[in-house]
Amino acid sequence: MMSVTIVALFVTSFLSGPVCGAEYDYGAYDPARDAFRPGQFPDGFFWSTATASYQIEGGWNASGKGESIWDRFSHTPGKVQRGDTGDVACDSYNKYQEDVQLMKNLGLRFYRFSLSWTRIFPDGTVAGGVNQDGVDYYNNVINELIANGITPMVTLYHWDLPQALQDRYGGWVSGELVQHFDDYATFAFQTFGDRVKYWITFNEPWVVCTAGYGSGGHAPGIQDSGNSTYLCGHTIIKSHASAWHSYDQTFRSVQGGQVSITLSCGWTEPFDPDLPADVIAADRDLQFQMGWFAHPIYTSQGDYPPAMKDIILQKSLAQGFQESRLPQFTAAEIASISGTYDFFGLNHYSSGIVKDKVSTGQDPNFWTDQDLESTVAPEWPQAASSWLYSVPWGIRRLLRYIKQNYNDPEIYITENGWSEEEADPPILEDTGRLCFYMGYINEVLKAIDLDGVNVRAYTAWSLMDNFEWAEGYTERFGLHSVDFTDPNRPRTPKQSVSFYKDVIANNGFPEGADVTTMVRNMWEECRGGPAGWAAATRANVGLLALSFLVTAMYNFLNM
Ligand code: GBH
Repeated sequence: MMSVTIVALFVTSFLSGPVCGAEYDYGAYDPARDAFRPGQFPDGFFWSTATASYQIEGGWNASGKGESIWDRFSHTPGKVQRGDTGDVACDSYNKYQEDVQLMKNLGLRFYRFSLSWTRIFPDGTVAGGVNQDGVDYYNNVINELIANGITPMVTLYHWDLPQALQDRYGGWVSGELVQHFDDYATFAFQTFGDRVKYWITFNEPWVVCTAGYGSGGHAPGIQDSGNSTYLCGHTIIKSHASAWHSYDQTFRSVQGGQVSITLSCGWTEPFDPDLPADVIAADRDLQFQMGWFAHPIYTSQGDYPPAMKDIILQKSLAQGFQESRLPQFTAAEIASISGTYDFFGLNHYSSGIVKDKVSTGQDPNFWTDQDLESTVAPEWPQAASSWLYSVPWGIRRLLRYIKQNYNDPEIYITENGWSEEEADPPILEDTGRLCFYMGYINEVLKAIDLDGVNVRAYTAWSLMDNFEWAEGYTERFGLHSVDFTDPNRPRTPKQSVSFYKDVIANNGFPEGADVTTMVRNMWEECRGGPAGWAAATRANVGLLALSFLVTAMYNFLNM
């Protein structure tokens, strides 16, 4: 059955290629686009790795910590694969000193981690009182980093909202959270800002709002895609701006740090680049992923992207609503949100191919609001995560897009990485990750050297295997493997540790360095070798169309 399908795919692709005409290059190896480029990063480039509190700390109720929405969610049967929880996770609550030694061994000068709001304010509010043990914990982590020559970059919100704020207000759908977040942020600036100079208010609001308040696949598990998703985005944008202004007014002159937000975005190509509707659809995809938050904050015009405002209004009216389901900012809000950044924090992993597809659905829904259908090229290597494909050139195109559309900001890549499946014994020869990193890091270098993009930092996700949200411990993103069956949670370096270490030590890929030779030797193998490239070059629109069909059938069967 399988082989029949494959033969059918190939026959159809050969036949339909000439008929449909246009060749697409999204899967093919294109030497002009994909060749290795030796060279070094600018002096002082920041090499980093990232983690997040709920994913690594454990100690979920230690020393006065309050319950977060992820504690509640993971303790609810059926929400996380196998019933995995972050109760212990990597036990970094106890093992942070060891973690810092892992970083030191890598030669890292930067580390991005997040604070658990409920470790500091157990019920999320200043009025509810501060938990000194939680403050002490973060003071210890920060001091340990600095003592080892590592600069901390702190995320205030990496998804673990105080459960009390969820219960009291319904979470991010409520504007009441703006002040509570500002209070928490202000406390953090005040308490840690003498030593912490790089702050990120929110990690990936897109994920918070689409998964937490849309699909319900993440905490707090609300399923209300067409309304709550947008309300959530609205509150988060205002909360970010409010915290940025607090820093700007009260702390910047004394502490001299920087505050921004981290947005997630995959790169998107049009299915048929000769079809204007597809080209517009591909851009619309980027507007819904990134522009939703980037346009209000990073453009001088401010407000939500016009493409998003227009289409959601039109859909809302057609569905019988009196006004757009996308909330409106006042003129004063637009003005005070615009420009609330010091750099552009970017999490990037994967790419997609998008086709215009008008939807007339009557149910309000974030996905059908976008009028598009999305797929991938069949040749793209896939990670253990269902959404993650290796498309190194996608990061270069996205970086250039950010430069062109958002005022040429300093870009800090705050996450980029690859997952393999959990295995026994664990996968320590992580060739897939190695190939991913060498490809993506090299494309970042091209973005800097050839496109003049102002990239200042590159951050690998993650320092070590950790709690991968609704996937529990079944997907592994770490440079280090962690044994979650052992109470001591031992960490073991994977092969990519020595690779990343060499890249950092050489500040890239200078001619003559061992790491450069290694990359050259592996470059072909990482792309499936010359045989793989030839096959990829034969791919055409017909095959891509079939992949849409197969994806559609697959989705249908999985419903
Ligand atoms: C990051 O988010 C998180 O910040 C981090 O905590 C996490 O562990 C890490 O990545 C690995 O997952 O449904 O096809 O539209 C992940 C970024 C962006 C992944 C959006 C899923 C949606 C894919 N995510 N993406 S799709």
